[in-house]
Amino acid sequence: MADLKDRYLVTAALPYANGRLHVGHIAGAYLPADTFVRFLRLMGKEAHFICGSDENGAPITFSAMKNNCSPQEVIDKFHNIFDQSFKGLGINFSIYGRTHSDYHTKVSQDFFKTVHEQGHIQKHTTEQVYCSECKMFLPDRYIEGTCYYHDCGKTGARGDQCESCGRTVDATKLKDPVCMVCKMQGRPGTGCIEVKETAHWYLRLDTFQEDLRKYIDTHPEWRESVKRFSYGLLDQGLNERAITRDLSWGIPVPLEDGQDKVLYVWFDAPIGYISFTRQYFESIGKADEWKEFWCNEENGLLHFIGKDNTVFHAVMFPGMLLAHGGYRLAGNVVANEFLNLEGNKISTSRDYAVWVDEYLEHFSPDPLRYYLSAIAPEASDSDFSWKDFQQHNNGELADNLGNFIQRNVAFCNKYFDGIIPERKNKTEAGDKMLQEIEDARKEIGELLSEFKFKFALERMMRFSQRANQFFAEETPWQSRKTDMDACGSTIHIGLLVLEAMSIVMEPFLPFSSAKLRAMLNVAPLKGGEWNQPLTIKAGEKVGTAEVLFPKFDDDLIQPRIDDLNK
Ligand code: B3M
Ligand code: ZN
Repeated sequence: MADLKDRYLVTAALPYANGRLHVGHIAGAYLPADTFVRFLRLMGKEAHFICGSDENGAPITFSAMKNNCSPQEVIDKFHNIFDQSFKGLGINFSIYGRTHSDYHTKVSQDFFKTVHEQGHIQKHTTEQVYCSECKMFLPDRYIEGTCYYHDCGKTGARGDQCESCGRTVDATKLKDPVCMVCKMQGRPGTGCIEVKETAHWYLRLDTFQEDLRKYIDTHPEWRESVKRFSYGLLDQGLNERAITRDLSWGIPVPLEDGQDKVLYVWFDAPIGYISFTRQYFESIGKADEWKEFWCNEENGLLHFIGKDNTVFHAVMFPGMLLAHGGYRLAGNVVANEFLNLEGNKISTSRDYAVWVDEYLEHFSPDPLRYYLSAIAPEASDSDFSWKDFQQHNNGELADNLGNFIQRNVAFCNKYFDGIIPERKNKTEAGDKMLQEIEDARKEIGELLSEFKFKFALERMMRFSQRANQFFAEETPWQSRKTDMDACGSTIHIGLLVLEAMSIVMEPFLPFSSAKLRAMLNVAPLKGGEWNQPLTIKAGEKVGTAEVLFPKFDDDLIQPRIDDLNK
C-alpha cells in the first residue's frame, strides 16, 4: 500500500460558473476526489476536501450578455446548481466556496502584491484589439477574421488560433476582423475594431523553469500523462505569462496603474484552493491550521483535475507558489482523461451531455457513481453509454452485489428469525471465505491508495462474486433441511462478508453502504473502520432486507437516449 500520511488536504478543480455539471466533470475530477477522501477517512486519516465555484473571467460576462442578465445572476444560478448537484451525488466538501467574494479577492490581491514585491511580475505594453462599440479590449476568442497565412486565407479564424490551418495567430493581424461581442448583441461587429496599446502584468514563469523541472523529477509516481505533459511544456521552455486582463468582471489589479484591469481568471482561481482552505479553518475556529497543509510538506496536499487543466496545476500554479515563496507544492496532481458520450464529445454549448441535475430527477446517485468509477478515464478517454450504464447496474450492481446482500439478510430473517447464527462448523471453505475478506480489504485499500479507482472497484466486485460462489457451493437452502449448524455457519460468514463489504464499498457507493449497515444493524461508519475487526456477532438481530439496486428497464433508459438525440 502506498504510504499514506496522517493528514491531507484534497482539492478538486473549481467548476466554471457558466454551465451546469455533467457526467464528464464528475468522472474527470470530482468523483475520484470524493472516493479518495472517503477512503482516507475510513483509514483513520484526517482529510479536508476543498472546492468552490470559479466565477471570474470574460465568459461569465458574455454569458450575462447572451442571457440579458447580470454576471452576478449568472454565477448565483450556477453556484447553486453546482452545490445541489454535488450534494445530490454525495460529493461532500469540507467547504464549497466562491471566487467572486470579498474574502477570495483579498487573498488573491495579497498574493499578487507579494509576488510583485518579489520582483517576479513584469509590466509590458502591447498592442491589442479594441472594439469602439463595446468599449472594451476583446479576448482572443471574441475576435474573428480571415487568416493571414498566405497558404490559408480562410475566414473564421479566431483571435488566438485559425481553426482551418491550426496555427496560432496574432489577433491584431487578422484580416477583416469582426467583433463577436457586437454580433452577440445584434450589431454588425465590423468597422468598430482598432488596435490600441494596453499595459499588462506578466508572471516571470521562466524564472522557475529549473525549479519546476526538479519538482516534476521528484514525482516519478505521478500518472504518465501528467508527467509527459509537464515535461513537454518544460522542454519547450516556459515563457512569462500575462496574468491581468482588460475586464471589469474579476479581481481588480491591486496596483496604482491597474485601474480597469483584473487578474487573469487562471491566476486567481487556483488561489481559491488557498482562500477556501483559510475560510474553512477560520469557520471551525482554527484560523492558522491552513498552514499545516499549504506550508508543511509533512502533510498531504493533492489536486484532482481533468487533464485539460494540467498546465495550470502542474506548472502554472506551482510556479506562482514558488514566485510567492513560503508555500509547499502539491504531492500529486491526479488528472483523469476525458469522458465521451455515446461515442461523441460532450458539449456544454451544444447541450450534448448527461447533466447531473437531470440525472438525479430519474435515478439515485449510487448507480452513476458505480458506473463512472467502473469506466473511469484514468489512463485513456472512455465512453458513457446509457445501455452500458443499464448493463452495469442490472448485470453487476443488482445481479452480483445486490443479489448477495439480499440472499444473506433475507435468509437470516426467514430461517433464523433475524438472529445471527453461530459459526459452529469450521470448514475449509468457510476459512477460505474469511481469508478472502481480509485479502479483499487489503488489496482494495492498496489500489485506492495508488489512485487506481477502477481496479479497486473491480476487486470489490470480485470479492462479491466469490461471496456469491461461496453461498452457492454451501447450498444453505439444502443444509437448512439437514444440518442447521452448517446452514448457520454459512449465513454467519455471509453476514461478516456483508459488514466488510459495507466498509470497502463506502468510498464508491456511500448511500448504499449506509443502507446495508442499517440492514445489518451495525453502527454507521464514523471513520477508521477499514482495518478494524468486524463487529457482527452471533445472537444479535439483523434488520429487514431491502433491494438496494433495483434494475432499470428499457422504458426508463430509452427516454434518456431519445433526449440526447433531440
Ligand atoms: N474552472 C476548469 C475549467 O473551466 C477551471 C478549474 C479551475 S481550478 C483552479 O476548465
Ligand atoms: Zn464590439
